[in-house]
Amino acid sequence: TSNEYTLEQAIIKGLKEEAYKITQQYLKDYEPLEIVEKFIVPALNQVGDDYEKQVLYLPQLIKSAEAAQSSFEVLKVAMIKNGGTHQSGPKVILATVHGDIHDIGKNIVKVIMQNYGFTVIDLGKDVPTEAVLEAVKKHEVKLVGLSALMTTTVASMKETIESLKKVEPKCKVIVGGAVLTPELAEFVGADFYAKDAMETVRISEKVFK
Ligand code: B1M
Repeated sequence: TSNEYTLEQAIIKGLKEEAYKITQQYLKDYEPLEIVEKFIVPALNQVGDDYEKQVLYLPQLIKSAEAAQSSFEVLKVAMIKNGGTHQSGPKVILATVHGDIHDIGKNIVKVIMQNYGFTVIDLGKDVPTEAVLEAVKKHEVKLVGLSALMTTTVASMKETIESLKKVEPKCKVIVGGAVLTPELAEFVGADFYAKDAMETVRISEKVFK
């Protein structure tokens, strides 16, 4: 390409406009979801590692997150053009659990789910347990997807699922987010673990079969 940077580099360096432009070019060669998995996720993992090692600091982490989000804006538009967001299928609630403000992953899952026809009720990030329970009741939802990115918020996830299962034992729960593993998913009382957006779709399709 004519760009000075790759998408990964642009995200790592926190270059919002470059990330936007490069993503538009990458769409000529890659599917939107491929760009997410091949470039955005690895770049953010790199940034996360560097942050942990204190090679870079919070302001840079924020800039990288913004660059990733601007890249995803381009992909979102492309996905809507390709497949459309029909939103006539089964209702699914999505939320990042309380105490956790990471929502890039959840937002990706949302768009893919919409692309596959699900009606997504997005409760946002840092969502209190009560809000999840209320939404499940109000919209009569049979499937809830919860996201957590931090070891500390895995506890919030467990608490949310325990409360939900008390009032709505039949409501199924899928969990995801970089910190989770199949073992942790079982520990928090989830019915399913999804490692990425497509797996969330596959599991959801089975739930509503
Ligand atoms: Co923060 N952060 N962050 N952060 N951040 C992590 C999570 C961290 C691992 C970085 C590190 O130290 N290595 C670390 C947590 C450590 C831990 O607990 N183990 C961390 C920290 C410490 C923090 C703060 C506390 C920093 C501070 O303030 N001192 C703070 C958190 C405040 C809070 O939440 N209360 C913070 C803040 C931020 C930013 C705001 C700068 C930004 C978030 C912006 C935003 O989301 N709007 C940010 C970012 C970007 C990250 C990293 C670098 C990247 C996360 C990300 O978006 N990944 C992250 C490091 C890392 O993950 N390696 C890190 C890309 C995304 C597409 O992946 O979310 O895993 P992911 O989603 C995937 C799958 O997991 C799955 O599908 C997606 C697509 O494949 N999936 C689901 C996700 N959710 C799902 C739900 C489902 C199904 C599948 O349900 C159905």
